[in-house]
Amino acid sequence: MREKTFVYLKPNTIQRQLVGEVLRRFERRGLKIVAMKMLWLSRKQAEELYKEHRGKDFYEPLIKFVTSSPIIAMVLEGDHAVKLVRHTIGSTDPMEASGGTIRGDFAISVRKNIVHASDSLESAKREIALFFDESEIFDYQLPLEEHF
Ligand code: RTP
Ligand code: MG
Repeated sequence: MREKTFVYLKPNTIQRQLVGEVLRRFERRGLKIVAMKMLWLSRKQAEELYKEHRGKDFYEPLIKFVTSSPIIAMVLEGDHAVKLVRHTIGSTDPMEASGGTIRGDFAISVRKNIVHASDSLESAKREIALFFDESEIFDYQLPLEEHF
């Protein structure tokens, strides 16, 4: 099933100049970038994005971290994109993330785990709508799409 999912590159990915490396992983997997922007999350935006975690012990440091420097937000499209992206990034805790996944290869910290991706189709819809207007999401073909 064709799906769209929300992904953003966390502040340390931009600070560590790993943007190209991470995007390359998604592109090689065959995922299509259909929207992208750089932004500096406001506290309000971060709180909305992570509202399910409010009250947890890691909530405050997480909000502080994700608002500490700019991020790159995007919408990725592909067959079963939600699950595929989650597999590509690996487990939340880099200690449990397999080698070959983005977190398994680039992260050592649970908080600074490089990238966020929606965990279900419902959260993907909610998170995409938080950051992108319909007009900012593009419908286009890749020349080799049929080969993926
Ligand atoms: P994400 O939402 O960022 O894609 O990550 P996730 O679904 O794999 O993890 P989730 O449970 O939604 O947690 C959101 C983010 O909170 C930070 N976190 N820190 N014990 C901790 O210190 C802890 N647990 C979670 C991580 O940055 C995680 O990505
Ligand atoms: Mg999550």
